[in-house]
Amino acid sequence: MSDYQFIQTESDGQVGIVWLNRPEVLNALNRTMVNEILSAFEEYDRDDEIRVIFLAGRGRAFAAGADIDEMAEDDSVSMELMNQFADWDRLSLVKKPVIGAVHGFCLGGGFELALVCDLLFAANDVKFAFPEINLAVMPGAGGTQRLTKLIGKTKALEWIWSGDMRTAKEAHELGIVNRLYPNDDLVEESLKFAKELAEKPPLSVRLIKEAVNKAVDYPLQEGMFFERKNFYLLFSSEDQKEGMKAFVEKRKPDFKGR
Ligand code: CO8
Repeated sequence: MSDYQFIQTESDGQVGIVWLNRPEVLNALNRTMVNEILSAFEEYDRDDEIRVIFLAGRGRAFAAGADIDEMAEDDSVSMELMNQFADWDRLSLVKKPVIGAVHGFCLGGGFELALVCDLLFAANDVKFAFPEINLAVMPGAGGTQRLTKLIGKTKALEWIWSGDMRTAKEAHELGIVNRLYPNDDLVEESLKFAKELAEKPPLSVRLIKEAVNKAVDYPLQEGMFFERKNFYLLFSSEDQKEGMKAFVEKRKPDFKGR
């Protein structure tokens, strides 16, 4: 794995881990850091040894938002020319499952990064918010879109307008978080889940992710067509033959991801 300045990477079996690592500023996301996260994700996405990507933060927060110092003097033309959100667009094109484990603060751009994850596990202490309104800006990396798709228009508007912090329990009730864990167990338990997912046939995992994501954006009939094509596609895989043969032979299947 490459050397990074603001993140750390390591693998645990077939799980590729990315640690946000700017704890002195609560993992505030500067542009280089987002680019590093993207590079690590894309590297894992190409790596045959890795089946699941895992994202978590070092220190006392997952991420307290975009780096305010870095953007304070930006103007709209420099931002348009910089096109920083191209990196964010590519984050959501990653094919392998991305599991996020969040704790402490999960704010602004940090919350948007959490919403890029396919599944989100949280420590009991986590606080979620979009505090951008208090800086006279607004979410810019998908927050208004992804949160609204998850919890609905009126709840999203009320929350983003208020800038309020919501607890882990509230986020869980709203369906933002899959599972809650005591702080000390968060990483271990979430990694356990990631490893179990890594045991599943990777092509099925990948095409299920694609199809479920289409359900969010496509009308039903188009989504159904998309699902069907992916279903057919899996019947060309060696793993499909292996999975069904193993069932008939009453043995554990050995999935290769082909
Ligand atoms: N940017 C830069 N530095 C930060 C950030 C941040 N978002 N958050 C915290 N820090 C720094 C603090 O300045 C402080 O540094 P120093 O020790 O040098 O003073 C250090 O981290 C520790 O923070 P605090 O002392 O403030 O810790 P507290 O426990 O007292 O407070 C809070 C924690 C409540 C999280 C507080 O730090 C805070 O309010 N932070 C800012 C939260 C915020 O407004 N986030 C939204 C930012 S805007 C945004 O995310 C827009 C997204 C747009 C697209 C995404 C592009 C990447």
